[in-house]
Amino acid sequence: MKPCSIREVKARQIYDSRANPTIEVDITLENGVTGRGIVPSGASTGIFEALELRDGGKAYGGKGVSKALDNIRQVLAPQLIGMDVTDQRAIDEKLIALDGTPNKSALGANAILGCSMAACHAGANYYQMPLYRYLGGAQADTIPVPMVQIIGGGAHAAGAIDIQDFLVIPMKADTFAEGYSMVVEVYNAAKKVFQQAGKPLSIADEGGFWPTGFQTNEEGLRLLTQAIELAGYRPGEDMGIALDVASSEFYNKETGRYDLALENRSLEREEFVELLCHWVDQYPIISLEDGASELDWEGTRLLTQRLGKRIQLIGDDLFTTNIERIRKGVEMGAANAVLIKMNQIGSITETLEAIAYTQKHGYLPVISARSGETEDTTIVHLAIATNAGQLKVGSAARSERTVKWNETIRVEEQLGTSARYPGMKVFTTQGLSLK
Ligand code: 2PG
Ligand code: MG
Repeated sequence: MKPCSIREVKARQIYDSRANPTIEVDITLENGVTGRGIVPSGASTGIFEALELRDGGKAYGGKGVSKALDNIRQVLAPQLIGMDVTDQRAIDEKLIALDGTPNKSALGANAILGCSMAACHAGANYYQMPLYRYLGGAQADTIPVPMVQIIGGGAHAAGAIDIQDFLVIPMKADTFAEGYSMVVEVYNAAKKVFQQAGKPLSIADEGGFWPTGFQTNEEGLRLLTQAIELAGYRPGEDMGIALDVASSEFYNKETGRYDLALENRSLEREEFVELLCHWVDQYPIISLEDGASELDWEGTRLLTQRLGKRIQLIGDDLFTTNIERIRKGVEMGAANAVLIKMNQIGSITETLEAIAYTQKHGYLPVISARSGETEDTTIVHLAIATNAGQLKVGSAARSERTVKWNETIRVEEQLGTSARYPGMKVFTTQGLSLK
């Protein structure tokens, strides 16, 4: 046995930020070094995601993870023991082969990802390296631009409004620390704007404000613009807006229409695209995610024709971090950016491959958390390791979010003068006008 061989794999049930069970895996090496991975979980999940194995039944609203834990203990762990932890690819290939299905439905993507993440951390710890350095080598130097939720709607706020995330992106900052501090000012200004508008200060799943009593979706854009101004920033100059429309959630696959429940209206594809284009003209929106449904490639293509040279168009549910789906987007000219979520595909190696594929084809990767999160910071390191340039983590409140933003601040400090913060260059070198 080598000192870097896996000696023990321990899996346990812990809980995520939505009070649902999730999986934590600890891997111990022959030399006593350990590594831990904790699996996140989405609410507005895409239908093409790898399968998150849940128990069903009464307990935890069906969200128990005992079957997935059993699969780790009985199937995966015995096969991992003795493997060289520093060969991440071999470990992930083994995990994938043991499952044997295209979407990890036999053993569960949550079971597989927990092991994959734990191995990755153990490998970095074995070399006594920060994870970003272990994964990215000497070239890892790019601190991501933050995309931060201020208002949370859709599936993260029990459908209080149709649009899921109203976010901001700092546009005039030389460092992450500076950009993030601007975001924090906007978050606190939004609190005042909500209070002035007589709205209760409830918090949605990712820490953004819960949109109580909104009459229209556009009201979110108005309040957010006000918050940017109240914080002393110029909308579209200092601070941009990003939307995650998450439209798969309200796309009616029978009629092919977009049903805006809040506004009591149903729009055809072309009308909905028109509405989004109108918002982009009226508000300082520089990034738009899932403007069309995961089933509506044509809608995304149409949006890309209209807006693809101006702003970032991200596919999340559309691509599900899956190279086959990203390839289709590239071939069709649908979207120009890919949301990257480890648990959509289910292993570190496949996530790295999806990022590399995205970059190679001139699309922008945006590394993202899930709405159900934990104290795990892997995605921060993943973003820096791959020089992805952008990170989306939810809001500026709640520790499962701040643990990631604060980690980014620390790494930026650690990298010192070798840290590279791209700011708006992340978009402009891509040819986007942001106007
Ligand atoms: C998204 C994510 C994060 P969820 O849609 O981008 O906001 O949500 O994890 O619920 O899919
Ligand atoms: Mg999304």
